[in-house]
Amino acid sequence: MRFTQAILRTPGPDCARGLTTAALGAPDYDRLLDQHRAYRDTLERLGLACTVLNPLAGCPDAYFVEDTAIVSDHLAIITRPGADSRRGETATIEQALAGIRPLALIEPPGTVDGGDVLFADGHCFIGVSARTNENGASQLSRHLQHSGTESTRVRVPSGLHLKSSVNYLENGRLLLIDAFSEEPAFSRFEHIVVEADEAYAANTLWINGTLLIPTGYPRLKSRLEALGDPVIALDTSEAAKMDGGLSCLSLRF
Ligand code: CIR
Repeated sequence: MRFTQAILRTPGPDCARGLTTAALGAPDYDRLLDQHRAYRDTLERLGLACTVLNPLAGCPDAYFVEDTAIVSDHLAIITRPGADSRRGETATIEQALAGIRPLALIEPPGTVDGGDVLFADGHCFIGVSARTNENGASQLSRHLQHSGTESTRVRVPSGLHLKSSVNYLENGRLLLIDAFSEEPAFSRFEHIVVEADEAYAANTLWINGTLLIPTGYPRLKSRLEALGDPVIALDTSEAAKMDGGLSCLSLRF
């Protein structure tokens, strides 16, 4: 498995108007832009050609592009985000993906956020959460099945999205918080359980053999380094103020 492309969107100056539960204060726009640039540079260094879309006025969460599409090897499914305020984000993502994959759409009353969709070893796990409903999960599962990918639904009882708490690090390794460690759907994977006070770092990304972890989680960083893959820490302090993490800042395929 190797990623060759990514789609990102530059954050807009209205970023503080996005949805958040974090109570960490407003993001500093210049710092957010610097952190976004460092993220993009890292993806490029790891071999991904990055398409960077312009900020979308009136859609302050639009730089969290992961939520707007699911890109599999065979098709791209444009989501219908669970939050009303984010529905205006998908049209430009649809345009960006149109020449890259055949497209499918999630239709009302279905809702899906890409942050709830986790590919692991050729299988897709779909989190049913406050943002992704059963109808959306069924539509997504049918689209994936038509193109040969099986999926399993997983309840997301806490956290914004499934990938806020569970991520696949390749080679059979699943990084997850304790609340998901007994989930039967994940029993065939090796579990790396993130300690409660480092739970935000469960949103760590595998990119072509390198692990990208948010800065500030030294114990998990050491544990991941001990596995042998290179580990790069990236500062996500400003996106975190808007409930964002490393995965949500790009669509990778
Ligand atoms: C939201 O609440 O929708 C945004 N403020 C954060 C979205 C983060 N997305 C993700 O983790 N996939």
